Amino acid sequence: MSRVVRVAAAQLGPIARESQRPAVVARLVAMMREAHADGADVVVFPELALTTFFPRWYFEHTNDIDAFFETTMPSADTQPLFDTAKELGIAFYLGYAELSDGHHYNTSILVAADGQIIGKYRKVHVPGHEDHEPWRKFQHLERRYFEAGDRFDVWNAFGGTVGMALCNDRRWPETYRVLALQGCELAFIGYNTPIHYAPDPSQDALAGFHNHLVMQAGAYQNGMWVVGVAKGGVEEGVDSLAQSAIIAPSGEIVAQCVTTEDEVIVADCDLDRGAHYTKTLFDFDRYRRPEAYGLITERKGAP
Ligand code: CDT
Repeated sequence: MSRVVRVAAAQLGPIARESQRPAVVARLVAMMREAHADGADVVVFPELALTTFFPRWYFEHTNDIDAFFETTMPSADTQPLFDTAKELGIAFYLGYAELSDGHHYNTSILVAADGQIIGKYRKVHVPGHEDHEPWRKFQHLERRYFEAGDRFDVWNAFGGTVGMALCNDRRWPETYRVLALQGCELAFIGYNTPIHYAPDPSQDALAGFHNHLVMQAGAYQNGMWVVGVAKGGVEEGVDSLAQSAIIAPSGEIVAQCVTTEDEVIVADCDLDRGAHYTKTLFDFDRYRRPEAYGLITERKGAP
């Protein structure tokens, strides 16, 4: 039986601070329709896809940021996404800010083609800083506004095994490996990556290289498809990386966005291609040496 999943990556251009949810959702719905017209089975949206990237601003009280969060999913504003998915028969991945019982998370969901949520993921690697750092041109206060999630899960979908991660997670090899150890064949990763990195601006020119480097390595070393989807372009004066990409288990990029705006790309992802790697060079059962890797979970860093 064929296990080819036609995946659409729906990159977003900037979302202005004053943009309201209905206008943003209308953009997402338009891209969902375009993805469906391209024959996609699933459309992948970015991290925090419903609002501007609000962690760039300092708010003293967490209540001040609650307007950027979703307290229910779906809500009246996001219902059109679920309705359109069901109407078209297309699944989707969506990143958003989740406020649940007073807890704030950077979250993604996987929604099946019948409009039912089949998986939820809360970002594990929360980057940036906790306190106002006025010396920066802009803030990256994710660590002030989000609690960290504590697990990577996989779900059965599209005849295969699907995992989710968010943005900074893609830089950490543990993300892909923990997903791969659960049989992940297709990983969806939304991102918002400001090109300027204040703690070390020498990395700015390498932002695009590092983005693809980590996702291509994660795909190859774990024999899985990786779909990285940006919210890019200049948003509220901050330039963010675009270059959304669909990456094969070989590590090769098979489709890539060429703009910094709303843009849909598609690729046929044959889930059986992962086995070329997971049954040969990266046959985990045969070649991995967990007994030699104890420090991975015993230590956070070098002493
Ligand atoms: N959203 C997100 O996780 N962005 C980070 C920016 C670098 S840390 C300030 C990233 O890893 O792309």
